[in-house]
Amino acid sequence: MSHSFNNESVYDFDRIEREIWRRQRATGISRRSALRNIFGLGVGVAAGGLPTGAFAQGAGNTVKVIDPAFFTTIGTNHESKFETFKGQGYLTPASRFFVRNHTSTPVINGATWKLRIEGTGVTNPRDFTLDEILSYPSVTLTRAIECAGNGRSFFNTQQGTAASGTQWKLGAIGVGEWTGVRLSTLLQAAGVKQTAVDVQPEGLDAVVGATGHVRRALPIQRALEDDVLVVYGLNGDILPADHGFPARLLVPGWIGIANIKWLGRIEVSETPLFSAWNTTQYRYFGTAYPTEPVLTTQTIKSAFELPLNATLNRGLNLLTGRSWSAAGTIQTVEVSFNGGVSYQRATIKQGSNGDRAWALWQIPWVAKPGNAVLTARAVDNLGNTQPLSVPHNNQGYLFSAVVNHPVTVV
Ligand SMILES: Nc1nc2c(c(=O)[nH]1)N[C@H]1C(S)=C(S)[C@@H](COP(=O)(O)O)O[C@H]1N2
Ligand SMILES: [Mo]
Repeated sequence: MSHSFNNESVYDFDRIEREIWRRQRATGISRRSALRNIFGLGVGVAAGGLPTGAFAQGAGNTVKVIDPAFFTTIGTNHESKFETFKGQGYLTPASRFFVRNHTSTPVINGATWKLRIEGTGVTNPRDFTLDEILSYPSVTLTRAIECAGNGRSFFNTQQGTAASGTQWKLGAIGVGEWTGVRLSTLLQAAGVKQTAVDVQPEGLDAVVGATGHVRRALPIQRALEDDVLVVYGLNGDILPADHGFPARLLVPGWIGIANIKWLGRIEVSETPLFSAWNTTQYRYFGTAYPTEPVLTTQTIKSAFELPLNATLNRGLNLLTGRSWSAAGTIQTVEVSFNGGVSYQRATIKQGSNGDRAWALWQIPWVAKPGNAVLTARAVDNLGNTQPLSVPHNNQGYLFSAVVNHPVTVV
C-alpha cells in the first residue's frame, strides 16, 4: 500500500505531522508550541486513533478467527468481552487476547524475515534472522499488555464528555506469558553507543498514510532495562500472527502502543525521534493538560467478570473480577454493592497477583431484587488508587476512574 492521499482523513493525519516539523524548523520554537499552535488554529486531527473508516476492514483483518462470543469488533480492533474471562485461568489464551490493529495483520514468513537494527546510535548496524534471535538466552515474563485507550467509552457514559477513538469498555487488556530475548542483548550486538538517546521500534504492517510504519520511540534508558524484550513466544507457543509474529516488543507497564508488533526495524538514534505516535497521538490534549504531556505508563483499573447490565439471581452470588496496575501488584480490592456508598474487601486469589499483570478476586453478595450499581476499586503496592473521576482528555486515554457497573437482580 502506498500513500493514500486520495483519502482526506488519511492525508490530514500526515499533514499535521509534517506541519509541526515545518513550523518547528522555520521558527525554532519548541515542538510543544508547534503542536499547540496547530491545534490552536483549529486544524482538526483525527483524535484518538486513526480515522475509523479510513482503514476499517471490519472482521477479516486478523488471522485468528474472531468469535463474536468472545470479542466485540470495533473497526479494525477486537475487544475481549471481560465477562468471558470468568472461569479462565490467569493467562489470557492467544485465541481470546484482544487485538488492536491500526490496519490489519500482515502474514510474515519467519524463514526470510530479518530484524534490522540501525541508526546513528549504533556502531554495528546489522540484521538478525529469527534463528539468530532464538540463539540468544531467552527470558520469560508474565505481563499485561493494555491499550492506552482501554476504558475510553466511560468518558462518555460516565463523565458525560465523549472522547474520540475506539470506544473500548474494559477489555482492551490481556495477560500473557511472553518469551523473548532482552532488547539490550540485541542492542549490544549492534554496538549501541553511549550517546544514543532514543530507540524506535517499527512494525511491518501496512504504512499509515505517509506517516509510514507504526513506530514509537522509547528512551534508551528504558530500552536497556532487563524487562524490555523482543518477544517471539506467547503462553509457551509461537507468537501468533495477530500479536506480532515473528517478533514484537514488550515494554511492561507502558501503554499498548509501546509494544510494537511485527518488528522489522529498530532505529537507534543520537537525536530524539518523533512519529505520529508520540506527537499527534498518545499525548494528553485538552484544557486539563496545557503542557500536552506524552503518555508513558498505564494506570490502575478494576473490572467485574460480568456484562454491563447483567441480570443476576436474587440470593447468594459469588462476584469475580480482576484488578491491575502498571506500577506493580495489587494490594487490596474493595467492592461496593450500592454504587460506592459503602465498600467491602474482596479476596484476592492466592498466587494470582503478578507484577504488572493482574490480580484475580472474588466477593460474595447476597443480592436483593431490584437494580443495583456495583463498583470495584483497587489499591496497588505503591498506594496508587482509583479516583471517582479523571480529567477529560480529547483522545480519551488512561481512564482509571472507578467504573459504575449496573446490574438487575431478579
Ligand atoms: N506494528 C504495530 N504494532 C502495534 C500496533 C499496530 O497497529 N501495529 N498496535 C499497538 C497498540 S495501540 C496496542 S494496544 C497493542 C495491542 O497488542 P495486541 O493486538 O497484541 O493485543 O499493540 C501495539 N503495537
Ligand atoms: Mo493501543
